Amino acid sequence: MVVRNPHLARLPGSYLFSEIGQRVATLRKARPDAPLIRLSIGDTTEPLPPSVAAHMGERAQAMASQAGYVGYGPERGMEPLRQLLSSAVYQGRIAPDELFVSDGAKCDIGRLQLLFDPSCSVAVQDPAYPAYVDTSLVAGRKVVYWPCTPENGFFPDLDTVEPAPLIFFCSPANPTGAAATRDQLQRLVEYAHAHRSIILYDSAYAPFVRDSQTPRSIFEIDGARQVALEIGSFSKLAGFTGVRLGWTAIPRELSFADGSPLATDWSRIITTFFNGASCLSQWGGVACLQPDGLQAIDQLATYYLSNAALLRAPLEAAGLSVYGGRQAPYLWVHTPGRDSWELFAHLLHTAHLVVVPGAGFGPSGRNFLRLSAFGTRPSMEEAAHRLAAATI
Ligand code: PGU
Repeated sequence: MVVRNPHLARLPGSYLFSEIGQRVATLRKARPDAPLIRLSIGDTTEPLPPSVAAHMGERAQAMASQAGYVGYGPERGMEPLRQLLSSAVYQGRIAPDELFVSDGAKCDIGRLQLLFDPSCSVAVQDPAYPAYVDTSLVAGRKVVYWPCTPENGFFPDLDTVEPAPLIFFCSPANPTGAAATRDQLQRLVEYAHAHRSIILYDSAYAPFVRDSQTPRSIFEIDGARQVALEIGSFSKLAGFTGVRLGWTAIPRELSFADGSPLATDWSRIITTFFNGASCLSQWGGVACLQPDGLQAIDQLATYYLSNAALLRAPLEAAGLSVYGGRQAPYLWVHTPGRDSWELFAHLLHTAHLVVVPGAGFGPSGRNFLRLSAFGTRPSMEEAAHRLAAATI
């Protein structure tokens, strides 16, 4: 007799973006010609920088020769990539041997659940990226919501929130687009020290930070190395959503309550559950972190932020409060008194725009919509026209 993992029953019927995909598919069936524009899943659209594609192509060609062929790679990822992450992304704050290369942030978010006892509850920003909640539920954890609203500047009120041993924290945040300030992150780190919590910091949107005062990594904060790990991704950094590449940084000071280092168990987990990211993706990552690659990927972030400005204008002209979009590729639109799934359906059927209902990110999102600025410029211009004509 095979018994289902009972925690699976705690999950919502479908993953948020699958649910949206199903609703869009239903419309497509009824109206195959509907000119849909997706402002929904945060998926990159712009081509890879040529230097990155060329480097991956050369390595792929070399695999066809005896001299260039490679098999399984080093367990923690290629040395040149870890060296570059250490220098270009962390300015030496994280050493190459504290980095573990992965096939993407979401995969690591799932695997990280294996490190901690199920009795450890987890706190999430409310609203939050649904993978934090769903993977925690499958791991059997209690999830505690820390409201992040316009009233508190989308930063949790640490004096009143229910403490939890684990804290998922994303900045710039999905879906609110809020980028936490140095002072806010310093308070979070102090909170983690005081409560002996561990922060699972997601920096997937760090490439969109434009203000030199806004931290791009939790490790820019004093005291973070004892209480935080960081999950990073090339998806939004370089348009690698399809190529797949990410990493997790675990400082050697970070330990469990019994004093044993997290990094030792993480190494054990990834060597057991994972055989490394594709070598071709890793060579692509190396090319991204060269000076010309870094310049090209920064231009990609600027491009998407210009899209965000295009989408913002008609919404503000309609009198709506629009958050995010300045240091993140998402707009978080306040629609007081309106149910977000109803508005989703309204925009889908009347304007053929696919947005994400805020309720899908947590209870505090129910009167919001998330609009993604990942898209080609012409499609974003057309979306802005339709938003100007829509009644929201
Ligand atoms: N972390 C955050 C905060 C994200 O928003 C996303 C993608 C990821 C990690 C995934 O990174 P990978 O390195 O590509 O695994 N969020 C998108 C895509 C939806 C999804 O389910 O991943 C979004 O639209 O929210």
